[in-house]
Amino acid sequence: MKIIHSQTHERHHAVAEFNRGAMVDAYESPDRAQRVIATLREQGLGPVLPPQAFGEAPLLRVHDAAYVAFLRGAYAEWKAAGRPGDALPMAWPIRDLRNDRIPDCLDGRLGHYSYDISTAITAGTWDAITDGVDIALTAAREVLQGDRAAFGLCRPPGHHAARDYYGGYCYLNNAAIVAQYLRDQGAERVAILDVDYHHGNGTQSIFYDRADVLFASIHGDPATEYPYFLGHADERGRGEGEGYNLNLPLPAGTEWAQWSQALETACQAVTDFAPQYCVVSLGVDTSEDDPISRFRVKRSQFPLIGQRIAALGLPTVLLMEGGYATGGIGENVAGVLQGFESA
Ligand code: Q9C
Ligand code: ZN
Repeated sequence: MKIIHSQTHERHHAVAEFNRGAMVDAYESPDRAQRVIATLREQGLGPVLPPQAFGEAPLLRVHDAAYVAFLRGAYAEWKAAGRPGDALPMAWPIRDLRNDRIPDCLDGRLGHYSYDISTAITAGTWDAITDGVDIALTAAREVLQGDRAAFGLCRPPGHHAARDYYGGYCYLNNAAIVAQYLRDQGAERVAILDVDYHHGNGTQSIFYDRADVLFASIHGDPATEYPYFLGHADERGRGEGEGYNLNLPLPAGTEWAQWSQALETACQAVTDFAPQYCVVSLGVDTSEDDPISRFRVKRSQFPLIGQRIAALGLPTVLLMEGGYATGGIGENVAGVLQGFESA
């Protein structure tokens, strides 16, 4: 299958992130994508192709224009204010604090448009995230033009980003932008299958009221796992969207036997939905080696994920999300893609 990749992601490089009371090296690093592309090349997957430029229209179909303008300018504003390092928020409008008035000052807007402190805006963030959207859309275009599947090696990831807020290392929601693009190109129904360890709260939020995009996610139970505040099984969609959101939270320590049962449930929901396309939020932070996650999927089991997704029999756009065990990230992604192709 075609792999869409460019080096532009390297411009997004957070110096550090706050974790359990200390600043540590950022888990979401350029090394992740470098290792993935190196392994995919070693294993003869591909061809590897560069992204085409789609402009801003497709991303504005999903994201708020003022939010996008904020992301574009935030780092320059941060530097103009004389701040050191990367741009980080300090305060957020929880519960009865106001969301309806966007503050004038940069610190207020950083808090208005984000929900955690682990997601730095760096000098090259804008270049990397817009290139990532082009990567995702180029993969989608290949599939629209008849390819069985394509892989977009997006970095940073996207599934925690909602219409007008960022977090969880995500700024623009590549999977949501692709699903909307496929709809705009004529698909009636699109399914998004999210197998990242973390709940895809941004994707859920974007499509929560809609019956034309099914969101199905297998993830660590938010009672104990990031993003903590969304991703429970009782979130089933709202209004017309009721019944088109499926959350399958699993406890820390979950191994293949239980995880693969959830995959079966999610895949059955996708099949019942009868979509024209499937978009996969492909996180490999389900790995037993992942430093910030607590499932126990083994390297030998990643091909089985690809095989099961291929068995849906749908034109499929696979997009890179999380995965922080840099030692095995390339093998785990390659395993999914090899499994898909062998099916
Ligand atoms: N400071 C994805 O896998 N932070 N995002 C955890 C570490 C957020 C993961 C605490 C983890 C987000 C796309
Ligand atoms: Zn994740």
